[in-house]
Amino acid sequence: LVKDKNGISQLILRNNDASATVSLLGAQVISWKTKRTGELLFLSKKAIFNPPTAVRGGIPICFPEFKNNETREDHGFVRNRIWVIEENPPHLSGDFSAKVYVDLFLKPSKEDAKIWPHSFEFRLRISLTALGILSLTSRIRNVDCKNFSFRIVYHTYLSVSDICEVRIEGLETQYYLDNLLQKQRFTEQGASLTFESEVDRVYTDSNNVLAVRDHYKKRTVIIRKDGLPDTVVWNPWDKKSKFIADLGDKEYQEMLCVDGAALENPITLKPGEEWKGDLELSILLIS
Ligand code: TA6
Repeated sequence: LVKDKNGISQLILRNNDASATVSLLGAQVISWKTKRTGELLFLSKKAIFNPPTAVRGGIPICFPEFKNNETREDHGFVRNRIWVIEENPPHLSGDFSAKVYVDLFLKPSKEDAKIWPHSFEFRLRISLTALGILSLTSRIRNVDCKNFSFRIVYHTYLSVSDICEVRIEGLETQYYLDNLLQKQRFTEQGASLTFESEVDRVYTDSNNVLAVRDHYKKRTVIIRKDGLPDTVVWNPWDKKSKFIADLGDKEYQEMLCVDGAALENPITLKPGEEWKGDLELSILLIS
């Protein structure tokens, strides 16, 4: 455990191949490095580590809401809260591979209930395998006496060499809602998705495996998602960036958000029920 300059604890998961840094602010992974690649996540040089501001970069968990483009609070409050380390987490079935991991836990306070009037327990396991694969498994339990519905987005800021040089494979022929065009519905046409202007889209019911290829850095990030039907793709480009206080004017060139999400159709949990969703990021080097 180390402390950031505001005294908020950060944990470092490390093995022979890789390391990941997790802030207890938002249970947010803010760094993921492998020995072969260096840093794989984008973190803004202007990021603010001071709750209730959410940290710009890494992998913020947006829950229970993810409304489009209004205020930052519309992306849920759990990324603004200090989580605790769960010392005796319940056993996760089927989880036998060698890995280092940490279990984090959040329960809403009375103040949180004024924002979202439902009682839940949120457990997040963040793990790093021997090959440097990063995985984030969320388990959300309804501990209320009535049903509730939520949305969740793993808002994943990848670090890229140059946004104009990367492409996403796995979205071709998929449907998307374009947030820049009043959520109109389109079908992705190209063989892969490339970038030359602002993008803000939700690919609904999209493939569970995507590849983000960065040929300058000679690497591909493979994104695998489970329980997260949708994919958000976002880059604010130059004009929008100027309105984002904690993002440098040119930093959009080095970032790309590709988010596993349950967004289009909210998840409903009955009292006592639990939902599980999993995001896994791994690396392929291009020779
Ligand atoms: O669709 C992605 C998006 O909702 C954009 O509209 C944009 O506002 C972005 O996320 C950034 O969100 P944040 O709350 O982290 O500033």
